[in-house]
Amino acid sequence: MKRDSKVFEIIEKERQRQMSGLELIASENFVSDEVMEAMGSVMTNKYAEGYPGKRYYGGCQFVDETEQLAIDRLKELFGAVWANVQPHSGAQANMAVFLTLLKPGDKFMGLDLSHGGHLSHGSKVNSSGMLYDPIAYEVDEETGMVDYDKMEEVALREKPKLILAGASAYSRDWDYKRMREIADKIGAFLMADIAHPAGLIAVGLLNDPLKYCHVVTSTTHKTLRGPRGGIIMMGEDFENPFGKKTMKGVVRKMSSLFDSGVFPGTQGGPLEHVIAAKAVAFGEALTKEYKDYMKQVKSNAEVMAQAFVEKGYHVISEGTDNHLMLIDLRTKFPEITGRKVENTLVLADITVNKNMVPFDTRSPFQASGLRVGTPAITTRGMKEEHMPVIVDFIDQMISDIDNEELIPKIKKQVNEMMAEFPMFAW
Ligand code: DSN
Repeated sequence: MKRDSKVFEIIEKERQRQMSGLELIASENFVSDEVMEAMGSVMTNKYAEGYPGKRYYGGCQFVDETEQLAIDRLKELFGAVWANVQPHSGAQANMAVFLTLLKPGDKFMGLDLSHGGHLSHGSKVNSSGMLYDPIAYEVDEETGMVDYDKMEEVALREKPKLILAGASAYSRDWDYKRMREIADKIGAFLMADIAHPAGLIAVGLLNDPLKYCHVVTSTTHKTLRGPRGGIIMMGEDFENPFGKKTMKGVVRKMSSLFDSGVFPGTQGGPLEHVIAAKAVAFGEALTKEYKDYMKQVKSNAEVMAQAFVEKGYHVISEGTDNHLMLIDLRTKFPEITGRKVENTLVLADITVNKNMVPFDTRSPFQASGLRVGTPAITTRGMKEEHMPVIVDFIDQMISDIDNEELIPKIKKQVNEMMAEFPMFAW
């Protein structure tokens, strides 16, 4: 059979790029061969609108099995009472929850995008900001931490119907208990989007949102190290938001509403090959090896944040509780934008993303910060001792950002370093 060499040659170049570079994008990771195999399997051929045992198509007996396995493993991983594994992405998981809990025009509150929040948490260019009425809470300028007192003040004044915890560029843990108290004062739903720290939460290294939130969404491809996709879960400890009904009844009612929010509310046929890969990834996340991996991710991030501080960078909130850190370049290099740093580092095979920092004066396209994370390099096998070396590469490049002769020198060192951490059996 003829292969499409055009496409496969490009894929090969991407494989080489991933192998030889330092991947520091906080939301990326490298999946196992088994996750990859499930994703590229015959499950992609199957239509399965509906849910296990209740499909709109025949021949679903085997995709029912993998989807049920994914649900059961995910529930075990987080101690959830209900889970939906069909969302195609984190943004779509959020969209399904909003569709379920809000009506168009309803007010909800999330972390401001420029303070670390996510596009799907109320940005004006996303459906969350177009269909609903978003208001924002912020981090404190001094500490870089979420300001819960101000959040409460805004919530009591504005009375949003839903409060959303979670971020894509916030390095500290969340006080879900306090947020639940705030939500309860105004009868709001509390939702957490744990797309970034999900893996750390699953193994108990961060606070558990399922204890306090009515609903929790996540992606599966960041710290969870699964295929690209989304999930929705409910924990068992939340108080009954529907008044008199029994807890079992509430879970039944809400879960069926959330299921409908995903299909048919926002999606058609589920990606059963991705769901099979999710099942594999959740199985992996239930192992001791994964817990050790998560501990290493966190420890690497702590050491890396410290190394940046020692080089004179301002790390927002002075450190990290999770897998990422946000660096404000303005203290050390007020003239250099995040965009310029991102574009220069990539020439030396170091991949990061520019990011706005709280109270940024630049646009998101220029940005004054860098977001750096350790999940991918930790999967490659890197340990604490490698973190200062990486920070030194980055610091050398930024300190001499217009020196084109430096680029091949650092690139060579990066490529030699990564050759010591081989990956990809396939
Ligand atoms: N979740 C975002 C990130 O953190 O990279 C992308 O939407």
